[in-house]
Amino acid sequence: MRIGISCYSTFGGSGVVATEVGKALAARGHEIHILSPSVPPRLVGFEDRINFHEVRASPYPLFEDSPYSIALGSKMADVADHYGLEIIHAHYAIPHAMAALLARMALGGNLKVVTTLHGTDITVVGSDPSYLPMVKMAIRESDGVTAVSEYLRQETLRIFQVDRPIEVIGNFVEPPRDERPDCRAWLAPKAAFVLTHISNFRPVKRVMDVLKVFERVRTEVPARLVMVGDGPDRLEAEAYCRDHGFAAEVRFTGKQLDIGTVLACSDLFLLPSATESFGLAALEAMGHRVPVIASRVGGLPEVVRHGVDGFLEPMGDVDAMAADALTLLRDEDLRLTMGDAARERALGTFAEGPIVDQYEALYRQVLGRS
Ligand code: GMT
Repeated sequence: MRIGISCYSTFGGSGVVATEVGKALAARGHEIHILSPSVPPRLVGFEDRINFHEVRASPYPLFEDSPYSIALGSKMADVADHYGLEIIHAHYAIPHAMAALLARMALGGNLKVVTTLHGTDITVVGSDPSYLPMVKMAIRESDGVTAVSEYLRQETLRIFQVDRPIEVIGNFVEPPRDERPDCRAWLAPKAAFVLTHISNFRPVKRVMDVLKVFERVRTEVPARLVMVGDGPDRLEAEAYCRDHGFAAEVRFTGKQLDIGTVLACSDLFLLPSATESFGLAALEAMGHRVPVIASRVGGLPEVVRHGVDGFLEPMGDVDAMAADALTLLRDEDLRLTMGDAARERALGTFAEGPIVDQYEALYRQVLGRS
């Protein structure tokens, strides 16, 4: 198949999923065209059958803002026409699925559109209902729609009241590489435990809760916290560590491509988000045998089994999360058992192969080839 993939080129989960699906499909012999404002971080190196198309919104003299959605639709139509694309897989309803529907119109209906909902479409509409008609239209008019968790599927049906099938296809991980530099020596001198958080530091990630959990843990056991990523709440988080006298125990790494190296030497992963439609970062930690402590919100209970791969607590309950962390750090057997269970679940239920099979089957179905 010849497939276009439209995504944001950020470190966020949707860009990761879109790029990894594209790479896996290319490895299976499909021709892939990724359309994005810049090269997605996971698209490193030259890969056979993967083509990248930069989408640039040229300034439009009359308007204050450059119309990105129109530029994306134009680029999709041009690439689809030139390379004979059969499908555009849009990651997000707005603007990607909207643009794909425009491209389909421009080409006289000769292009299938598959849309994957990652959650932000839903939360954006939750905070700004003015987008609702467009997101609803994109969901209704796509040839295939997927959601990354059952939670998100239910929320989509509830909020948009659409009467159409939505298939749940979760995020996935690959088995981690075994040979990794041992960063424990420089992350946690003096045999301290390593707690890790990875996110884009948006308010929804509740990074201050991560610090409050760590603040409680560090008074009981020797520990270090690694904060991977960057975003709006980083300054406040750094200031909190300084003001509370534990800045030397927290390492803010900024955005990192090689999160595997950090996870390989982590003892615990913290994800106390306000909501999370899936929680790819938690799954990546689990793939590295790292138990997860997270909030019991959104799709996280579909990923992390409370008491098996880690612990789930009510959102904002930093005391309970800190107590869980101490239980795990003080009990090596429990930590290792949970780590093993987490890895088995991540690489079993959320293995790349079967998940990519599901996308492939959906493409065949919308093309009428199944
Ligand atoms: O979490 C973010 O802020 C990034 C966002 C994205 O679109 O990249 O992540 C969303 O999609 C991921 C991939 O499907 C999910 O694993 C994340 O849970 C989801 N984030 C939220 O729902 C907050």
